[in-house]
Amino acid sequence: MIEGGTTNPSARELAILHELEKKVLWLASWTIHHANHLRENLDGVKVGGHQASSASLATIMTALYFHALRPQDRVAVKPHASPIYHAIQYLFDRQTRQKLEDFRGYKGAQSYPSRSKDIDDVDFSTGSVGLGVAQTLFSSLVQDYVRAHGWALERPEGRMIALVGDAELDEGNIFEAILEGWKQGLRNCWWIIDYNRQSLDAVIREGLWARYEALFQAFGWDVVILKYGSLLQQAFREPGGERLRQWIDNCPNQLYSALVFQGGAAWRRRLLDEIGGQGAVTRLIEARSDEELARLMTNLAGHDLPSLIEAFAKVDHERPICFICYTIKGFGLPFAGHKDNHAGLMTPAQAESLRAAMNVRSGHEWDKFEGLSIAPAELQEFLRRVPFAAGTRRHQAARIEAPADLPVTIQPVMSTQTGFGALLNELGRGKTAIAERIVTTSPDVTVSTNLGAWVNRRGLFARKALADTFRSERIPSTFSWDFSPRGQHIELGIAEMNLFILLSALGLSHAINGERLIPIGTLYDPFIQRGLDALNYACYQDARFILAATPSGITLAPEGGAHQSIATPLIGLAQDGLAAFEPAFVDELAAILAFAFDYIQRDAEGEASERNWLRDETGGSVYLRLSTRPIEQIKRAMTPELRQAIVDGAYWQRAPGPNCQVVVAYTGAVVPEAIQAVGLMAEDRRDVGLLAVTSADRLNAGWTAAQRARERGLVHARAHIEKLLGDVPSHCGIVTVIDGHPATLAWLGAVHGHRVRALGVEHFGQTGSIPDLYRHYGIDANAVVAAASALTPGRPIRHLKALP
Ligand SMILES: Cc1ncc(C[n+]2csc(CCOP(=O)(O)OP(=O)(O)O)c2C)c(N)n1
Ligand SMILES: [Mg+2]
Repeated sequence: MIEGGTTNPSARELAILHELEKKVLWLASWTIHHANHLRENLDGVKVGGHQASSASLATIMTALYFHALRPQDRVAVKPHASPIYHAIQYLFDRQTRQKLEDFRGYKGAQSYPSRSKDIDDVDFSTGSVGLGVAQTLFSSLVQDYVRAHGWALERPEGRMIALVGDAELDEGNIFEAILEGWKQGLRNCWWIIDYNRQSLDAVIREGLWARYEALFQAFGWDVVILKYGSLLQQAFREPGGERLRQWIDNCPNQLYSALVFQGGAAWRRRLLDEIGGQGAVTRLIEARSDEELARLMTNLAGHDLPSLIEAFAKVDHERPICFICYTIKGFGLPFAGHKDNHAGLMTPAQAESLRAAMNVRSGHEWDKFEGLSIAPAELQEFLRRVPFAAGTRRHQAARIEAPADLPVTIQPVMSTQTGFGALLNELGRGKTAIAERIVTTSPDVTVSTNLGAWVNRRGLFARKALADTFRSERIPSTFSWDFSPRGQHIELGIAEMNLFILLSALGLSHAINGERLIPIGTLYDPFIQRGLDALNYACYQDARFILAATPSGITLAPEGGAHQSIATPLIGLAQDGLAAFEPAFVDELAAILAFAFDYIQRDAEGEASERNWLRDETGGSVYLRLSTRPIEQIKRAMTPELRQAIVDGAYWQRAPGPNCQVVVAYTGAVVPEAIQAVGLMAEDRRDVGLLAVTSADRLNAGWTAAQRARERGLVHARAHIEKLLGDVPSHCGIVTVIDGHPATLAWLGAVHGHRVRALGVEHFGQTGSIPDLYRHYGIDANAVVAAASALTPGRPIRHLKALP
């Protein structure tokens, strides 16, 4: 096993690390400078936010990547430290000069490290502050889950490490994660706080470190405060040193930052002014030149390699650790410490003086070892032996075979939510490969989203077994709540951000742990919005999972107005990396779930299929919008054609005749209203068609892709929806209806130019029974008939007035 970080480096190795630290800062600074001043910059927009932010982490990242990390460790890098990250990978030959030159440009290295878009082995995508931090915590729990199930035991355990901005800690999702981590017995997780006491806008509050310390300790974390570098520690041992330490400890953040910016002479003036009366301190100060004094006063531990290396090497336990590292934003750069430096960029003149200080010749800016005092061969050899750079870091895992058909007993009347519970219950019975790999999770809505039967069969996960006392006391209860290391359900507290970040971590297990999991998360549909950014990031890093959201829409009537969801179908339509489905019937759900088990495991490159114009081989995650409304089920055989059409997004429940005047296109739980309306119209409108839309998202995506294909010359490209609507006469009107925002289906008219009236829900919060609410919002049969009547020529539809 390769060990990193546990041994202290030799003096020579330390000298090399110092050189690499300089090189990393230079390359990162040059990358940003190049993007701003040298590359042809067509949009004229400057790259802000990186230079100063990156610099504050240069030393910490040097200590980690070139010394302390091991290949099995995984790191979430603070978004604005991306140039430092790319520079380090460039030194490891995992990043190209071209991509650095194109930093933030088309297909260049990304502004914020991106797991899916960067080429240089990014572990976790960051950018939306707070999310990457929490992802490390959940990844650590997932690693424990995998090992507890007897998988990946041949591999060493990794540490999950986050490089955290101090202002990043304002994000609430971090605190939600800390609490959950405590409940779950978090281990092997390091959070390294870049305590530069600056945010984007300003200098942060005094004394925050003490709040962090108390907070992390309260949740069982070890807290290591790294404040003074080795130069300062030496100075404190000199006569007068203690006084200097007191002065620093009492110095407000703002003043410290200002003095850092002003430099040596300002430090001298201030120090002599405030504590110079005492002889020993004066001698300590006077013994140093301005430059030496500035170096001393900015020698915080976060910029002191020996202190950092020692602190990382000293860790001898697996409890979570928070390192609070004092740093200076912009350290080593001309605007170090200035409160406005977040978007600070070097001027060409400043870049020139940095170049001079770094001994970099013009034209040699990208040379790896340019200007360093150690021979390139020795540096190269050192890099070759860096523990972190050895070994495979991205794993692969074989696909788990997914059954084409999922058994389920369909009751005559059933909701999709009940169907979902029944499908999982059936899966839970068997010993299939897929059932072994399923891991379910829910933020305190396990029972109310119908996962109870599955959990009864497979148990809850915890590293330490815990029996259900109600059961051991023989008190009757529907649910057994036994925790064990073999359990397959991770119960979360009520925090939807945690749900999505956990799904993200579970959904990357194949790549991070080399062991594939089939994650299924459940929550109430409206609360997708509560965790939406985390969901977006989970998809962005290509994590794979199934989301079952239920109940949904106003159809959850008995739950009241506050839990209604309107926008979620549009989220399903728009979210990249997430295929959204809203089945009406349980046999549809069974077909979709079987597809989902396979789809979430696919990762092939490939062109769109000629059938549906979707790039299905690339796979993605799946969102199922389900409902609690009991619906009369159709008795029918599931043919391969029907199964395919359901997965592609739509099929004719009643095909339109040649003279069709009206088509009703529905999605989800409003199917009884759609069917009723078609029946009512039968006498007054000819050949009415009924289109079942199981996935507006996939229909829409296929349609867009087919149009693009035609524009590129593939004249025969036809999307699934284009084929379905191809024979519908042009005078025919389409009434669409969904318990969600009407825009979800309104685009159907644009496919072949049919007129459309799109019914749906646009307002929020009215309470009532399902009939009350459907009438109120205009998605009942009456509303469908009225819309059809207004949209299509012909005599008034008789039944219209007969309805309430
Ligand atoms: C969710 C989110 N909100 C806002 C931003 C914009 N933003 C980028 S960095 C930053 C603050 C940076 O402060 P800190 O985390 O202390 O890092 P530093 O710049 O000091 O290195 C903000 C507000 C963001 N990236 N993500
Ligand atoms: Mg900061």
